[in-house]
Amino acid sequence: VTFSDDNSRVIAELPTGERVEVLLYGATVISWKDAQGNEKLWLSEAAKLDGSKAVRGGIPVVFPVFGTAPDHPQARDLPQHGFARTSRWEFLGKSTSESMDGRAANEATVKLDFGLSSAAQGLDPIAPKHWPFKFNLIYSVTLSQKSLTTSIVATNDDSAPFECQVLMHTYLRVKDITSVEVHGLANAPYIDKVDNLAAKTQSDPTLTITGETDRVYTPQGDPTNDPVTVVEAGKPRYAVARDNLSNVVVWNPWTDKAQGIADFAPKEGFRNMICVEPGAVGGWQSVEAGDAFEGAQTITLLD
Ligand code: TA6
Repeated sequence: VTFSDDNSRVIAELPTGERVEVLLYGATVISWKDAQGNEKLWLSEAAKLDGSKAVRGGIPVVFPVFGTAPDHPQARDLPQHGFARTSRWEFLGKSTSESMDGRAANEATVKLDFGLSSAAQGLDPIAPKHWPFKFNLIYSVTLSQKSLTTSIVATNDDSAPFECQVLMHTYLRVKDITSVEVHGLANAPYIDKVDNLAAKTQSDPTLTITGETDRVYTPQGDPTNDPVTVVEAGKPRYAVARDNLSNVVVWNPWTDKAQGIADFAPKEGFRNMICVEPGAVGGWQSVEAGDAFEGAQTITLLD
């Protein structure tokens, strides 16, 4: 595990060459490469990486609100997607596990832990102003040869319950969005944010992206054993499994929206990305004083 010269990022590599890079700002994973150096996440060429705004790409951490919640008493004054992605997190440390069960010795994993609390130096000032609860977040990024897991533990250190939403806003890299299919959403109810939040059902077992797509799904299968998979030109690319995250948001801005997002570059880049975002965003997670909400995603490389 190494740090960048300006201490803004943490980089971890496995003996076999896989690599993950995490910006302390937002604890945002900004790069995930396989052993051959192929980048698996999409990062805008205009993404701000200097802490001046949320990163456009990689895996932004969304907490304590997904989108905006003007009608929610505790979250109504928060900016879109909350403050976790615009706070400077602390690097808490790393742990590695060599596989000791007889597999090749170099089948290691490396886990990076990041922390953000209501008392943190790097906390976005909008937090105490608009969400004045005592909390502690631990965000872990675990790299193995064929997968990346990100998990969050949100602890309520206050004396009264708070309500939160959690989402991992993953920008997966694809070669050509027009040959992408998303599987694993058959019969799933979803809210269509491109059609006045209409409640619909995914009748076709395969979702293809042919225009701006912004849907909050509640998949019906087993979140771990029946993952959402991204297939490209008939070849499975990614499997996204969830732990305690009941929703998956699928987003692609397409031409006009990409045009309208200042830090989305190149503008044709929507052809090379699809956001598959595990989260608990269908409702609100009430966390009792002293309790915690935990959720995780595991993205497995299938090619
Ligand atoms: O996850 C989909 C979404 O909620 C879209 O509605 C779009 O707003 C996207 O997130 C990006 O949001 P951002 O605040 O990062 O520009």
